[in-house]
Amino acid sequence: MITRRNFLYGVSGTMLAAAAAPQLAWAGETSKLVVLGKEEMIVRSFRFLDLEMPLSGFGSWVTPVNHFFVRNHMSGPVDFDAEEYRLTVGGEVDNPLSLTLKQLESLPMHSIVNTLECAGNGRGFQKPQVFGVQWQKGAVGTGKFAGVRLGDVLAKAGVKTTGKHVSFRGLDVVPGKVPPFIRSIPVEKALHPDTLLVTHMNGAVLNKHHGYPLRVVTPGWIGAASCKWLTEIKVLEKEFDGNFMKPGYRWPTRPLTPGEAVKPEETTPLTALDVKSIIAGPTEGAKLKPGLNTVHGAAWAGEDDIVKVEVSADGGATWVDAKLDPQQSKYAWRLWSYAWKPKQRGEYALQSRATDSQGRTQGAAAKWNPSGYLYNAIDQVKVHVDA
Ligand SMILES: Nc1nc2c(c(=O)[nH]1)N[C@H]1C(S)=C(S)[C@@H](COP(=O)(O)O)O[C@H]1N2
Ligand SMILES: [Mo]
Repeated sequence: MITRRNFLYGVSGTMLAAAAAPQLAWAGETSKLVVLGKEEMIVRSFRFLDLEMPLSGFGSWVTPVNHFFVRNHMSGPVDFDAEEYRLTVGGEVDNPLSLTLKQLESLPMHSIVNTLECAGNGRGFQKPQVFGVQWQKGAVGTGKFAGVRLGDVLAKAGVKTTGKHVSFRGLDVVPGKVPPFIRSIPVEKALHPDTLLVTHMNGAVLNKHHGYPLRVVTPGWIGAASCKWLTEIKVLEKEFDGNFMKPGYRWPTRPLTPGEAVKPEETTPLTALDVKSIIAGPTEGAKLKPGLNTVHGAAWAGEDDIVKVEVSADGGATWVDAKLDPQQSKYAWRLWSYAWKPKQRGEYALQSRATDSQGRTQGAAAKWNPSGYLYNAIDQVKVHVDA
C-alpha cells in the first residue's frame, strides 16, 4: 500500500512508471487508497487527481481507458452504493424524476466516439504563463462512450417551455467552502441526439476515475461540459451562474493582447472546442538520421470536421499536406502522418497546422485569454538530424 508520505513523492509534472507507482489515491484527507493501474501517466496534480496522457497515447485512435487523461476539480465519491444511487431530474419540468440505474438502463442504448479535451489542455505552453494546471499536449483522449440519450430522459420529465438550460451535478466530495462543480449547457445541446448519459466507456462499465456509474458526454464541447458521477439534472430558465460557469470557463468576446485582463461582462461561457493539431512524434529534441522519418500526430475540431493538416519542416516557411487517416466518426480526432525525408544534417523546427470545415485554422500564437483556455497555436517540435 502506498502511504500518504510516499504518495507525496510524486512531484507534479513527473512521469510515473507503472512499477514506481502502481497505486494512486483519491486526493484529500478522507480518501481511500485505490488501485489505479495507470501506466506512464504524467501526474499534473495529486491534490485532486489530474493525470495527463503521455505522447505515446496519440498512437491509437481510441484511447485505452488506462491511458485516458483524468481531470478532477475535487474528489470523486468515496463510498459508492449502486443500490442507493438515484439520478434526479427537476426544475422546469412537468414530471420530476428519480431514477435508479436499472430504470435508466431500460432506455434505448446509443454510442458515440468522442474526443474529450480539457479546456485547459496546452495551458503549460501559454505565454505569459497563466495560473492553473500546466497541461501540455495530453489532457485529451478519444473514447467510445455508450449510454442513453439525455434527450430521452428529458422527454420523460417533460421540459417546460421556460426550460432553456440544463445543469448537472456530480457526487463529488466538495471540500470545505469550495462551491460544488455544477455547470449547465443550453437545452438545444442537451436535447441533441448525440448528447448522452454514459454508463460504458470502450466497451466496459465506466471506472470511478471517469465517472462511474453515470456521466454526461457533451460531444465536441470542452471536457467540463461532461459532468462525471452525475446525480442531479436541473432544467433552468437561464444559464447556471455558479463559480464553474462564472468566472470559470469563460471566453473573451473581443480579442485580447497577451497578458491583458478582461471584464466578466466581456466574456461568454466556453462551449465547443477549437481546431487543433499536435505533433506526437518525433519528440522535442529527438536526434534523427537523414532519410525517412515519419512525423505523426492527431487533429480535432470539436463539433467540426478536420479537412486538412499541413506540416512544415522549415519553421513555417513552406507547408505540405499530411496524410489524414480516414474519418471514422464525427467528434473524433483524425490521426495523421507525414513521410519526412530530411537530406541534410542540422536543426529543424517541425510544425503542424490543422484546418476545419468552418475554415478555422491554427495561428502562430494561441488566442490569449487570462485562464489559458483552448490553447491551439501551431504545434512545434525541434529536432536534430545527424549523419
Ligand atoms: N463531477 C465532475 N465532473 C467533471 C469534473 C469534475 O471535477 N467533477 N471535471 C470536468 C473536467 S474539467 C474535465 S476536462 C472532464 C475530464 O474527464 P475525464 O477525467 O474522464 O478525462 O471531466 C469533467 N467532469
Ligand atoms: Mo477540464
